[in-house]
Amino acid sequence: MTTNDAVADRLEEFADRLEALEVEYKPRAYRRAAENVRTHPESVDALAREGTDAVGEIDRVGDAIAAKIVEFVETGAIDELEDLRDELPADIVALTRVEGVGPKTVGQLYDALGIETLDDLDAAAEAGEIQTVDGFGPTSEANIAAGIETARRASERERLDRARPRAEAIREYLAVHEDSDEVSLAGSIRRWKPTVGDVDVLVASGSGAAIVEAFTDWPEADRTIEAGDQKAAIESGGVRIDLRVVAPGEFGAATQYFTGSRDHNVDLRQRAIDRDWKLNEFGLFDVPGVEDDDQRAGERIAGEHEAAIYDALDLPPIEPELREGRGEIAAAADGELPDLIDAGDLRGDLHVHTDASDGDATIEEMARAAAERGLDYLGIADHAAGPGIVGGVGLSDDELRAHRDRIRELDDTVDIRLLAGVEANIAPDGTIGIDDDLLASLDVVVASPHHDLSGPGTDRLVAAAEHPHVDVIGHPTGAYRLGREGLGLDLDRLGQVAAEHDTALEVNANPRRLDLGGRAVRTVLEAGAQIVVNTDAHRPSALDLVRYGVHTARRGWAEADDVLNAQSVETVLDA
Ligand code: DGT
Ligand code: CA
Ligand code: CA
Ligand code: ZN
Repeated sequence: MTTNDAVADRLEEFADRLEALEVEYKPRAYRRAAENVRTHPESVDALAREGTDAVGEIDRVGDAIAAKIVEFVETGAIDELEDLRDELPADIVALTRVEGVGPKTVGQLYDALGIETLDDLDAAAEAGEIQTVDGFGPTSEANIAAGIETARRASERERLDRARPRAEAIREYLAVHEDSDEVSLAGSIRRWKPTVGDVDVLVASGSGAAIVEAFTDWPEADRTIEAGDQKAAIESGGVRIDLRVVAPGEFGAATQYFTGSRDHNVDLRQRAIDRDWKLNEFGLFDVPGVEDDDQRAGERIAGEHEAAIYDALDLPPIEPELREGRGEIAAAADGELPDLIDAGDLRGDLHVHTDASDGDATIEEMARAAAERGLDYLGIADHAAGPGIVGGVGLSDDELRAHRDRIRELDDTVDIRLLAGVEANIAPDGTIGIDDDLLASLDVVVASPHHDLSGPGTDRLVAAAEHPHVDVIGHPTGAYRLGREGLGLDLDRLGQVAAEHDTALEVNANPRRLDLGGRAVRTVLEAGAQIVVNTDAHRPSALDLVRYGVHTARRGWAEADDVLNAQSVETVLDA
């Protein structure tokens, strides 16, 4: 079976390769089709088997792209893409991971220097060849050289949204196996880290061989990396999945141990040692001392259930998102763990786009989708024109006035409260370049940095947070996961200013961003600020990505009270 991700990856590669060849318009069409395929709620494979018409029902997928999707599902390849690969044999996926290297750069560097791989790029930068190419200089060469290490590391990890659906699919698949008693995810995927090295999955079973066999036979597995009696690893869609089969009586201990993090486990093990006990992946044992040849020696205090291990150590259960060794065990011991925000606590979204700027859907379509998902209110925050926003995409002040009026007109016709807003651009000097009276007339103003996204950014964002009409700072650092680093921020200071001025700091739920991240959330909350979990959705299906934002907020110890859009619309409008 071909996954939606796999189809989307091909379409994105298509877009990149067309762009590298400097083809106009088409790359954008492929990219948008890819985004819609990736988040499409139904299996695109199943649609493809019905034919091109069924595939063409997906938003932004026209006849030509639909035919390519069907070709891919049926044959495993797309002829035209193979031709493009022959024309430009560079590893475009790996090379574009280097910050500042886009598809066009890949095309130029291939034409001039024959660069195909990261190693080629590294060697060319080392030899000073890149600066000799037209359009490049010593500075761009140095920037490329500086980005290569990060790009190499990025290729060893996966973004959470690429791994999580696969992790959930293998979990469900193993859960229905007749020999499995229980299944749990473990490791960073269970802690909802924004990027993961691999997916860890544990199964409680007395029949390791049967589980391992089913695991390696999973239809979505691309290859088996290793397979033993109780352990195996496969690769699926570029993601490594590690399986461990454990005895049912030890499942809780194994789940605790392999969920980590290492730092959390060190703190927890210390608590066991303080009681003259021993904690390891097999259980919690009444045996003094840390080292023992027989890891199962001593009387077993707990091991079957994870919660019982914490309980025996006089602790309440600790949510996986908190297990980073950042004081959660001390907080748990003192009864001071946060009551974490849940997806169900969210009542609105203050940052979505429509086709008035670069979204794919109308105001009504976004409103309907948000209402279907149970939200009470929706902030339409289309892009204002400005630096960092592609020409023609952002709204001028006059267009924004008309858009605002249109949103208010439609508000009476939809089953959700619409808020008229904007996503303004924060310039490097902290100004946002929209008429003040116009800003004052809007229900919600999101201001975000969209260009010049490196170096220190605190003063820039502080100025925006102090602006009387700004309600939300969107994706504050501007970082991309496994992409660019974004602005350097003094989050304590930004949090204090945001608190003083009632400006909420966004956790942008788009998995490419997850900005602010968990650690940053914790810092700004401690400084007294509120956060807001927004999807920044550009199409209805992207509203479902909100869970990544919620779990990121949870990694930052956020409670419902800390989150602006967990409050009523009246509270939001007062802010
Ligand atoms: P990742 O996969 O790099 O995103 O991060 P994790 O946390 O999933 O790390 P991974 O897959 O290497 O191991 C899963 C968990 O198992 C890890 O969080 C803690 C635990 N663990 C694995 N090996 C060791 C070890 O040698 N010592 C300790 N203390 N814990 C370990
Ligand atoms: Ca892992
Ligand atoms: Ca692992
Ligand atoms: Zn946005």
